[in-house]
Amino acid sequence: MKKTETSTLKAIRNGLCLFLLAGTISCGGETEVAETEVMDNEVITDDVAMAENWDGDAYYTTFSGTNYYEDWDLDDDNFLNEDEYTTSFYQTWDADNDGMINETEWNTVVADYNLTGADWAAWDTDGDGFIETAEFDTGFNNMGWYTAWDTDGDGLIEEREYTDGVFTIWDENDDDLLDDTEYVYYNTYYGI
Ligand SMILES: [Ca+2]
Ligand SMILES: [Ca+2]
Ligand SMILES: [Ca+2]
Ligand SMILES: [Ca+2]
Repeated sequence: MKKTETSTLKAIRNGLCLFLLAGTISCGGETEVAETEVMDNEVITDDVAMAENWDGDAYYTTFSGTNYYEDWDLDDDNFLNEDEYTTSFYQTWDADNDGMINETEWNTVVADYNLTGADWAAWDTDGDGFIETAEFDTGFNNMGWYTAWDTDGDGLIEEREYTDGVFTIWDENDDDLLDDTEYVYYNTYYGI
């Protein structure tokens, strides 16, 4: 009985110490352990941030290790034509994979891909609350990305042109690196 009470009190005290830790108030031995754990977490986070400080080459290498581009390249010619390219974004931005893009998914993409000036009503032209593929083709093509990303002007998007296009969008401070606040989008949209 006494042991049970002691354990309960200890559990409460440890819980209180963890709670007070947020205010950096010391609670003796337990606090020391907790602080070590917090520091370990910080070290791990820093390591990840450094490792993911990608330039365009590293971004391309990582992306090309996935199957996304090959899956989008339906005719297997190692390029994305405009249909394949447009569909790649429809699939990527349909976060719940239900075959349609709803307003929540679209608003997320507008923020994450910096689609400044994009207007939901101009994309969902029939006003049913979803962007169907035909509506998407029109809205997406109006942005002009396909031409802009085709840097060698051959009318097709090769894989490096694709990764450079995404990289440029996400490199918001234009330092040619994706830092830890910028690369997070990669894991959201193209992480394995
Ligand atoms: Ca193709
Ligand atoms: Ca959806
Ligand atoms: Ca619609
Ligand atoms: Ca090209």
